[in-house]
Amino acid sequence: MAASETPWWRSGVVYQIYPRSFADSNGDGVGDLAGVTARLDHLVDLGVDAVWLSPFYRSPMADFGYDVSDHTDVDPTFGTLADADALVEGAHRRGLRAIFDWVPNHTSDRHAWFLASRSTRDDPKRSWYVWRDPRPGGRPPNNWISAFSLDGERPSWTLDERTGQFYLHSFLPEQPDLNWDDPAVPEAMHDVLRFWLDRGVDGFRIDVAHAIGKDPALGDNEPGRRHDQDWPSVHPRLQAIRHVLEEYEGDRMAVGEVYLLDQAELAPYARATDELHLVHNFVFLNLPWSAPRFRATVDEFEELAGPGAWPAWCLGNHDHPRIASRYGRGPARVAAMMLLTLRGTPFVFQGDELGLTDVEVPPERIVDVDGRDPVRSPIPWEPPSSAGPGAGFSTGEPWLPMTPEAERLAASAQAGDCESMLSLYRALLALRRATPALREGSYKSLEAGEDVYAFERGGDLAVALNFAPEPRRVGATGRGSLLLSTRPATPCGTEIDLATLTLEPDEGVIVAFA
Ligand code: TEU
Repeated sequence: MAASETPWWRSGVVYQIYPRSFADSNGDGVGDLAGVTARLDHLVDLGVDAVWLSPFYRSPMADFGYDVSDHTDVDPTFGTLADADALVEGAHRRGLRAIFDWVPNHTSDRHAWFLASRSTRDDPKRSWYVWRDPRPGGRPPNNWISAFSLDGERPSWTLDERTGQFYLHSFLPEQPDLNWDDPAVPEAMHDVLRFWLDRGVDGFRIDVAHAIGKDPALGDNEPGRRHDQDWPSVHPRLQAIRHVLEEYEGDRMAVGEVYLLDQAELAPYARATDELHLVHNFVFLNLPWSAPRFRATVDEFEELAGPGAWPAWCLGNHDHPRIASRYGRGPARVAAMMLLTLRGTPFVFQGDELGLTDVEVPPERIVDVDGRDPVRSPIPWEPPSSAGPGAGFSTGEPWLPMTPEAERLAASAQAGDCESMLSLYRALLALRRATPALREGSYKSLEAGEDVYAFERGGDLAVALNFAPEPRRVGATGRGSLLLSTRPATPCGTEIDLATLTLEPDEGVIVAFA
């Protein structure tokens, strides 16, 4: 494929926005779509290419929007359909693509489809969800366990007294699973895609994409074989979704949340050229801070997925502790360099470009069912000393506590500081944009010294990352000049021999071969 034909979702960088926590335009303490639109220039200045928005559809918010009660309307908390249109238009005007979240596995229990489905056993929509009789003794139909088990494991089944049957919910009881084995369900959900595609949306992040294929016989999960997800039927369903995207012009895309913690199980999703365009890799996201572990995981994925597949790397999202909390502040700079220089499409979670950490949430302010509030703390835009305690996120009381470091970590405070995390992200993204080898070049890991992960991109340049809090020898073959270091003091253009180079603690470098 010629460089000019590379689709945007391969050459670009995607930035994830969690709308509740990004920017509040009306002072109610909760972020909204107009707030996002007003802050789009932050993304342009940062240098990303696309924005993915977590759900803002009508929802009772049992799972903060991942429980959708109307797929084709905006929840009043977030604004109106006109605000969604204005957001897409504002993004496009700035050359940014807009990706929306699509939640096909389940709906809210208040969705009209579920209200009809649960009304009587012979409602035409009964089969749109998964209903089964109790087993003897009133037990649930099988041994499937729902997610969110903070306070103990719970069956994926809830008995609905009115009709005497259990319904399936892989997540909360307020999130009943749709029955994808009934052809009416894909038909209706495809129409949801078309609704947004017609409005100009460039693609979708597909929530728990691997879960829309389940054992229709509802067999028990066994050790090493789950029956409630990743069933072979998922693949033709993903193909059908792709066909819907292909009804439209302009490289519309789908990135799947395929939460499988074994790369051999993930590989078929990544390899397929007629299903998802991209898949998130949660093996990578869940790694401990270890050079050999990252090297082995990336090498294994490149091998398993094959040269035709295009990886999608992310180190954070709205479900996982933040990078700077998991790995530490020094490593977070090295992690940023790794994320933005590997072969693949990087996904950056809002606030990671500011080096935010998880924020402590006092017990009386906990609102999430799965302990995810700390990562969802709002973005500090301006120092509280000038903008008040809402730090430019809101003029009201933010729905979750603002980081106590807002004064120092606010976007405006970091923008003028060349040593800040924000400046490092901007420099990395600018370099990536200007360097074809970083966007499209091949990947090969290099033999290197202890605690160093080093790789080559396109034969043109090398990246060497020190995972240790002490100096380490790179000990790899190659010479050239320094393009960028995570340590701002090191001057660019310095001549470097990777064999003898010693990296500072938590230092990463990008070196252009001579
Ligand atoms: O997440 C699904 C999912 O796989 C995670 O909840 C996973 O189980 C967890 O991160 C393991 O630590 C998606 C959304 O990202 C999440 O916010 C929703 O709550 C969930 O689906 C249900 O829609």
